[in-house]
Amino acid sequence: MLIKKPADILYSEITPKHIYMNRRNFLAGVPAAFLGARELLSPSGQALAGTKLPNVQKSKYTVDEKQNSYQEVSTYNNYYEFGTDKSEPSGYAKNFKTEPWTVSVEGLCNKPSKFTMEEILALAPLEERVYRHRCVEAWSIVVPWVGYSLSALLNKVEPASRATYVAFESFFDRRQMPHAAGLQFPYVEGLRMDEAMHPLALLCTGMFGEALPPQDGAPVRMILPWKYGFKSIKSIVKIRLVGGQPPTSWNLSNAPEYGFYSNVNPRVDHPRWSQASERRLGELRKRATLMFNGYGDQVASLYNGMDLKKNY
Ligand SMILES: Nc1nc2c(c(=O)[nH]1)N[C@H]1C(S)=C(S)[C@@H](COP(=O)(O)O)O[C@H]1N2
Ligand SMILES: [Mo]
Repeated sequence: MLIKKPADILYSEITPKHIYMNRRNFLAGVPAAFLGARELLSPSGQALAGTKLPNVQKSKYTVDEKQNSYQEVSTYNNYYEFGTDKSEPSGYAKNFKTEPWTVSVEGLCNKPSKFTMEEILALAPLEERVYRHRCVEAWSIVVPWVGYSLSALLNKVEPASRATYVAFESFFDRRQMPHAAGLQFPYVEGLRMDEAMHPLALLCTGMFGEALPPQDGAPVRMILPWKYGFKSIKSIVKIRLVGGQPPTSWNLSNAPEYGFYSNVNPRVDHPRWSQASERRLGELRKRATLMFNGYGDQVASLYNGMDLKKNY
């Protein structure tokens, strides 16, 4: 059998439609009780979600903790473009069209480029990274994400030295997202350049070894494990290198409650609730929340000399 190198693999090829269709036909005859949660969730007409990503290597950036199930991670979501209730995105995002897809990387750099999803997937070796992920609403999950450090993509466009921040923008189309509510769209986020270049900052294309399902931010999103979940912007279409702090969706919507940095910090409470503890999905007991979500050894130096009460 011919083993293809990543550059030869087309994104559209990852799930040849006939195989996908055969799987569905096969599944049609199987009683639901015998199917795994993942199979039950396979959305109709979504050829990409739920298909295996090629050549995924284990990463050293991994926590040794019990992982949440695919079912948990894909049915309890914040994705306001597909509804504000956590149970809504898994249903409302079912037919989200993620192909073709391009990510434009532009702004203060020598080589601004539009990358197709094929190019994004082939740009660097895909790694599996098990990360702790904590929402500002005090729930948390542990997920085996797939992707590589955002720095690999940013380096391709050769950032100018004037580029001090990175601005991200999500896809938005009201026709595909009629249930979008609660925020101004498109969803936007931002990082300081040194945060964006930190190896833990993951450009994420999959989870559990497979392409992301729509509700988790297909086809490509950020995962920033030391920050509250809302920094981890989904379904990215634009990344812009800029010379000043960019606007961010939750800060635009409610600045006193949501700052730019949004580092996980058990010592700085949300104005309406404590951040000292959290509940892992699937557990009843509360756990103590760790400074920088437990990633302090790696990221604390990014914030040396900063007042983290002011820069929340
Ligand atoms: N475009 C977009 N990205 C988003 C959101 C959103 O509503 N829209 N929600 C954020 C929030 S609040 C969280 S906690 C995480 C949730 O990611 P998950 O559903 O994969 O757990 O996505 C973040 N990224
Ligand atoms: Mo969140």
